[in-house]
Amino acid sequence: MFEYAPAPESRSVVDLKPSYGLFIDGRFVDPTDGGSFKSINPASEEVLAEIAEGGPQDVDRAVRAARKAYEKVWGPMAGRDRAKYLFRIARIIQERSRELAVLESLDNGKPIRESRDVDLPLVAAHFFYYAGWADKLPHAGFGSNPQPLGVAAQVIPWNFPLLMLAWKIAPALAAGNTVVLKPAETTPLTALLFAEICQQADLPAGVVNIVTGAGETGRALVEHEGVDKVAFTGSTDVGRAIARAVAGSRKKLTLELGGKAANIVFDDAPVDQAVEGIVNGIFFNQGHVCCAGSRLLVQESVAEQVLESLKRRMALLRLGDPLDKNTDIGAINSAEQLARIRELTEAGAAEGAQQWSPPCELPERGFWFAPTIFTGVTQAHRIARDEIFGPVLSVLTFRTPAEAVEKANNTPYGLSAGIWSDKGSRILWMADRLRAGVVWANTFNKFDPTSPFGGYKESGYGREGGRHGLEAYLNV
Ligand code: TXE
Repeated sequence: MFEYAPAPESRSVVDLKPSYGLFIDGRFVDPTDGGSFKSINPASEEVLAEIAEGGPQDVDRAVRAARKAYEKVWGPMAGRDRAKYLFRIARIIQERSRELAVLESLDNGKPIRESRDVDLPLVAAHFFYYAGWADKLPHAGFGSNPQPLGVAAQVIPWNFPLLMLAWKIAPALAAGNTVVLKPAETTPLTALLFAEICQQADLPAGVVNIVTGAGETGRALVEHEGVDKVAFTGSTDVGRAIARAVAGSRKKLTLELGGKAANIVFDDAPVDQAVEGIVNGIFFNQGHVCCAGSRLLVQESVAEQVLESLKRRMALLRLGDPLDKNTDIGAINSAEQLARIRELTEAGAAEGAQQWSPPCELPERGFWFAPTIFTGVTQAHRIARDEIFGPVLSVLTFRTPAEAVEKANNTPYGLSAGIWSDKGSRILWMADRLRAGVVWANTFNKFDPTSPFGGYKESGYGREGGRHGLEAYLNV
């Protein structure tokens, strides 16, 4: 039986303070009205730290600091000098990556193997990549004199706290903007450590400001009149509210919202490889992934074989202590998210789909959900339509490529899709027809700073990453 036992050596690399202020104008400051909330470890429910709750006056202070830094320092600065700061930040992230990875796993619940080997390398890569752009903007096909937008308000979610910060901050700074970023209320700690890294890099005061708080803080930020650009990653409902709030203003907006990706397995796919891809597609990061392969579409003739093999593989997944290097599945990020997953899986069972999980004892404390698959799912089931954002896979079958396309596209979302097939021509035929911002072939959940990422339909608009991600922070 698994028992939750924190791994003290790993934890000791993190120097947690009992409380954290807001990071405004280069310094940590107290919130104006003194409010605070707790950030907890979802694997143990222990309180990690007390976090300042930013109110409208704090947001105002942060936006003013960002404006001043934009006008006086960062906007006029030569691209090659901005690049030096970004390279310096990237190197410090690499040097402190162990500390950042442990803190990310403590605050978020994700396995240390993922924060160490996936999140942190990608975070550093993003800063390196956009640092390389900063001195090349006038010669990169954006027109002769591309200009930054000004002050960017950035609101991010809890599933990849530091990576989402990197996706937002690196291109914004490279293009010459300054930022006010609000991390998610359940995972503020790595953003605050990033603020310390900005100090360590001697980044000029006000270029990066971090205002912690819940949705109300985010709302005050995106509605602030001093903001020129809003970038949001989170739920489709909040994305809609933000689009309404900025409508008609001068603010430019990019939204990266939910998904319900199809991972499509054809009968000519190598089964073992496809099964690894299915597991990675839905169980990576506990399924808290906007582009997770949460719908498996498997060709009818191989469905039984694929499912048998998938179940055998799932039985080998190790769920438990996120700081244990052997853990595959960590904790669910919050009690609220666990309740959402439970509500949808209960609906799946009530609507007649068959639920299966490998034998798996869940720790008593903390928030946990066993890896789960549902078979006998139809398009009408809620588990086939709604984003579950947990380790839960809905399995559907198809007979022809055309039927696979029809089912894959039958969703209001359009963030990603995966195709498993030995036939190149079939992959290209499918990729042309899938309405998704990213289509992976014989792989899944692969990210790279050079590639644009973003959605079709209700998964949002705008792209992050690559040249497109930079353009979202420029007037060209
Ligand atoms: O998201 P919210 P939640 C989906 C996923 C999940 C569901 C709910 O399906 O189950 O959303 O998650 C801030 N103005 N995704 O409730 O509320 C909030 O403080 C401005 C998919 O956590 O959208 C946080 O910083 N900001 C997604 C951020 O928005 C507001 C990742 C995201 O929180 C705000 C996360 C407001 N009115 C959840 N209200 C993805 N695309 O990856 C809240 N916030």
